[in-house]
Amino acid sequence: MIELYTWMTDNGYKGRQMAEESGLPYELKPVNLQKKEQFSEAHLKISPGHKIPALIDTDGPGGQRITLCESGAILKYLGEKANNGMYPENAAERVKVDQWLFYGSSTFTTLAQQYGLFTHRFPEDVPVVKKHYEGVLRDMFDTFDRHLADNSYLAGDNYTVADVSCYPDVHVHGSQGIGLDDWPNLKRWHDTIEARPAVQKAWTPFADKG
Ligand SMILES: N[C@@H](CCC(=O)N[C@@H](CS)C(=O)NCC(=O)O)C(=O)O
Repeated sequence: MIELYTWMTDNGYKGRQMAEESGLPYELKPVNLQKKEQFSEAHLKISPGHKIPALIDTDGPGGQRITLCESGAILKYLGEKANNGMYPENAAERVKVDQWLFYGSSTFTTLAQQYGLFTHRFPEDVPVVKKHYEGVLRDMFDTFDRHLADNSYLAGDNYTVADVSCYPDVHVHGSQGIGLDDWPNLKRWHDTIEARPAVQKAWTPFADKG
């Protein structure tokens, strides 16, 4: 059985979205970040850096129990385990999936979070920093839009873990502030993914919002 430890954040929704898309049975374990539950001894055992998402699979490779954190690694793990094409077996097909999966984890979400922090949550108004991160976010949305002019999904014709890695911050920031009107290809990609039943289910907020 898979236990997914997560919360209602961009990285948290990556894990939930992929768990739903995998079709694998799993148990959802909310980790309330407002209540600092990520610092509990039990959670630090599966996520040494006190982050969500994280998972336990009691039936991991070779039937062994495994623990795992880092959303990119979780998406890849669930994609491989589900074997539903979202993390393709073919090495040539994996090249572009990996490229956009890493872009999502290491570049896009990391910088989009800074935009969110300084634009929506920082207690001080620092216009120069806000302007900087809006420029960074716009540049990344431009990058997606150019690429999606010629591709249905980030890795080409098929919906993959790469899309799951990038969708949450496009959804969060495209639904507020700068919107998606300036990026028609990105909007088409976003709306197609948003309509998926697994995505609708994964984005259901927890009853206890902290
Ligand atoms: N690179 C990590 C980042 C995970 C991350 O930053 N998680 C945040 C929520 S979006 C978190 O758990 N923050 C709680 C903390 O740092 O104490 C990933 O992709 O999983």
